[in-house]
Amino acid sequence: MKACILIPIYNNRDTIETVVSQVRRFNLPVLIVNDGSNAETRAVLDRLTGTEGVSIMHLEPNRGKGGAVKAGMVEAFGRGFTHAVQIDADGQHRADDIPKFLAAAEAEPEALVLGRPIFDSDVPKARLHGRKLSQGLVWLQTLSFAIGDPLFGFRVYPLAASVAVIDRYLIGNRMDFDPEIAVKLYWSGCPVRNIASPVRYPEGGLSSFRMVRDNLRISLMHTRLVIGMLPRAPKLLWRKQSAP
Ligand SMILES: Nc1nc2c(ncn2[C@@H]2O[C@H](COP(=O)(O)OP(=O)(O)OP(=O)(O)O)[C@@H](O)[C@H]2O)c(=O)[nH]1
Ligand SMILES: [Mg+2]
Repeated sequence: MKACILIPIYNNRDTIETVVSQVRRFNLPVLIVNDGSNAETRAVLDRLTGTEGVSIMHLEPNRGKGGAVKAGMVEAFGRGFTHAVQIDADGQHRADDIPKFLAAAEAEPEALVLGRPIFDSDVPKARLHGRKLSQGLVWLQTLSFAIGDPLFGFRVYPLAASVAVIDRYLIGNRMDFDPEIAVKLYWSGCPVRNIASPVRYPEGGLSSFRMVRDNLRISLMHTRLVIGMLPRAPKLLWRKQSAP
């Protein structure tokens, strides 16, 4: 297994340096995908350029989180990596859990290793409810409980399978990306493992999640996935029945 860390970034200038220093402790190459960030963030990234083990790709204009992760996965796969640990640039994920994620990927290299968030009391309540809905829909779309949390961005992607899924399917470029790629990887036969990890919602934290726009996009994506599940239902039920 040859893993790298993949960090998509859009304007998280205050947190990226800390995140990079936290993930660098694990001695894995780090690929940052700058998704058309503003000049202030670009200046911080320019300071990081040349840091040992860190490379930075710049996308212009902004594509959205999914677009940035897809570009990073294709790049990492092209550079010979087999796995990418995706972690956010806003410091919400616990980098110290990276070894747990890697151990799960190592034990089952073909699996998608998903983080399952342990929320603190600081989580916005509206987000929690929306999450439960997404979770139920993903269980319906996969006819299984395999995917613990479809929205959490802290995960390990098996790159060969992920790049194949990106090539084969149209997958959303924005916040619809995380659930959609998880479901489509599952549909393509990829096993899924879930690892619990705390998530923080620091006060004044920068989130570009837009309640109306992103929820609408996510609703449309879920509708497509429920329709996509229908012809796959026999195969999905068979898989569930024959699972060990
Ligand atoms: N929102 C957003 N994030 C992007 C984009 N491109 C890359 N990202 C990165 O994707 C990661 C997730 O973005 P967040 O806005 O924190 O999304 P989230 O964590 O799902 O939402 P919150 O739970 O509200 O923090 C961060 O590392 C962003 O910097 C983009 O176009 N929009
Ligand atoms: Mg975030």
